[in-house]
Amino acid sequence: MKALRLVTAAAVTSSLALLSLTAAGPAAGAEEPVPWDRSLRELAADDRLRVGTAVDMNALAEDVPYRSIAGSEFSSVTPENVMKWDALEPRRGERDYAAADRLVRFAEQRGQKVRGHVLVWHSQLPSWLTQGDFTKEELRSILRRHVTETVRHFKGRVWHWDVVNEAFNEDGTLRESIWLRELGPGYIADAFRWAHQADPRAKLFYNDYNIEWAGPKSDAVLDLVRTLRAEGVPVHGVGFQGHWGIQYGLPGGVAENFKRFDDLGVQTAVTEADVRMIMPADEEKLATQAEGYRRMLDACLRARHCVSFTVWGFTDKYSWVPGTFEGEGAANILDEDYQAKPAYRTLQSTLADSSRATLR
Ligand code: 9MR
Repeated sequence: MKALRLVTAAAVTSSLALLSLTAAGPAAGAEEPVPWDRSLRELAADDRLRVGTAVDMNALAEDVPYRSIAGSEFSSVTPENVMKWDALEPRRGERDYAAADRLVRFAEQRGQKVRGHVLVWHSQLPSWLTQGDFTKEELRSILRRHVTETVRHFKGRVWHWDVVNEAFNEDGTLRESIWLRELGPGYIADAFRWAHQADPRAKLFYNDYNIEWAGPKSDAVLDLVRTLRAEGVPVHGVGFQGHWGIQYGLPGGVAENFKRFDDLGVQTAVTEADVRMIMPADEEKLATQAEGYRRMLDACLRARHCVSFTVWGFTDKYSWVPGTFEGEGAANILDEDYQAKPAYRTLQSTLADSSRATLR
């Protein structure tokens, strides 16, 4: 146990002073003092782990508490949407980096790292691309140009890139996408090579969901990464998105699965953690949710090369979940009024209790 300062609610002046301090986390009543006054960022620094959040740029511009918490509670940020292709190049040849540049500056001013998201994906592509009548050769050069220009623009300022995102189906076969259909499976290795050429110091990640536990999909990703590395392709990390729903039951074997990747020598990261539920939320569901977040963080802390733990937004106020899964929500660690949920308290106490060295 690390040395912690026992604080009273009245003495708390943390970045989350906005949050209710009456919310009892799972650690309430535990013997050890809980560091309610320390940010996730600060608690994780002791373990050389970056704690990040996805950032919604509209909220960052308009919502003062959102901006303040995004800046103080986290040590890394991921643009939720503004580095996607449809945002960067809505019309062919007209690239617009304004919103993405704003986030990079925000991060630099606060000593935060940036996880670049995302270079090659089947979704959020501009319509000029999906509806254009391009030959295979043209598409390959369009993709190459996109990867190269994007990475070059942010050269030296993006820590990790999600180079290829969600390329697999649940059964471990490659997803049918414009890229697989037109370019064949070699598009994956190509994308990593192009990105590496454009910024040799950025760490390049393969990123996907439902690969947090062992199964056909994570087996396929493991196999892909092993093969690519054996061929000398510059793949440096695997991102486990971590979009969970408590109604499916929480997955087991997450730490063991992270270890399989760790053993390959690549970095790992939790990149998009959120744990949704069927609404309305209640105490029991929130406790299960907290355990879900804990499991992902614990798996990361136990893995030697897990370098960051990112939540996909920190407040229920701006979550993507209700718009996508009808009747579901409450997926984040703070509620819509920025009050801490048990999940937030659990992340705090997990970080405070753990020393990576003793976990392994
Ligand atoms: O949270 C993002 C949401 O605002 C967008 O509308 C959506 C579009 O597909 O993408 C969401 O983020 C996704 C991420 O980029 C990749 N992994 C799954 C995330 C949730 O859908």
